[in-house]
Amino acid sequence: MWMRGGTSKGGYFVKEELPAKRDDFLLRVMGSPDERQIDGMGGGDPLSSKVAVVTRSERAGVDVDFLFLQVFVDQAIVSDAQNCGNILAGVGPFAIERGLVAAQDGETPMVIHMDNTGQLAEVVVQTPGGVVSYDGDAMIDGVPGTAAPVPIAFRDTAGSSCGALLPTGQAVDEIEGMQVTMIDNGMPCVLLRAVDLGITGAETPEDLEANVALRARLEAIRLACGPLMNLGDVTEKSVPKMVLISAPKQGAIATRSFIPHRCHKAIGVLGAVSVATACLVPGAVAEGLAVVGKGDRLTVSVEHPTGELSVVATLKGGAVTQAAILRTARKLMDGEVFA
Ligand code: NQM
Repeated sequence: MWMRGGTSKGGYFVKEELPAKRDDFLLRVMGSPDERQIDGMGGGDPLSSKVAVVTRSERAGVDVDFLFLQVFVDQAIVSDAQNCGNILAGVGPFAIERGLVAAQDGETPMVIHMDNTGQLAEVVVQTPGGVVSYDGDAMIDGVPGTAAPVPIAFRDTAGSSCGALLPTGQAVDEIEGMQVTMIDNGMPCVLLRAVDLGITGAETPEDLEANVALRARLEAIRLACGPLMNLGDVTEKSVPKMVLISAPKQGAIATRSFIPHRCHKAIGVLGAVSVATACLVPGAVAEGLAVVGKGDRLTVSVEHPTGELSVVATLKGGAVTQAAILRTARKLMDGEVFA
């Protein structure tokens, strides 16, 4: 089944139906490696070259297990090194459509195990009359129109891939002469102040991608940060993400994120959760730029090139213990794909 999940889209497969040579199959399905993915289903963009592998869970209290795979566009790489909160938004509807989870009349709550990081997400799927409904009034920036809401709550995502929220133990480090914050609250991210890179942070993704010197600098910093974040050699990995931050217009912080080679037209979900969390960490590079309130439940609006993504953070003793966001999803096509 092909679905849009949040601001991404991709192929959703039942695990047991995938062939043994899974990665070869997925590369053929997407048409990788090829910048245009002309011989496959991928859209020539990392955000439309994604795969969800879903199966019934055998874990107590968990409905389905979800493995996210990033199929690289221009390299023959299929990576499970990161999670994806956008593709996650389609997993609940897909699981019901495939009969992996029984729908209730009205709403169907579901617990999803995210295999990439070993953590849980709680989602709610709209199921009036026991059937998945994709229509609704929910709007998310980066997607035209409205659709049925898919609220998602993440718990205990700190250190999902890096072992600790701040993998170096510090809120700020100096790497290649730049102050950075390395953080992982569901997605390993390196935050840098745009102004320190000689840009404003309000540039378009196209302008930033055309800035060859900037991209080379970011990649050098990323490769240096990888081992320090317990991610090893990240040359062929899609993490950490590089997030340029600047003062917000109306929200809490403005962002431009490299994921890691292309500049995101919006921002990843767990990327936004990690950025929102960094805004609440004393001494991080966001300090002085981020506009956040005080309390045990805060809405942190993360601005991105096509709008904003609100993260509702629950804090205990100053630490973020839960993050909730709103996504939508839509079934695009159900059929047979040829490899
Ligand atoms: O951070 C893009 C996306 C993502 C990942 C990326 C995501 C997340 O927009 O949870 O959603 O950062 O590669 O789908």
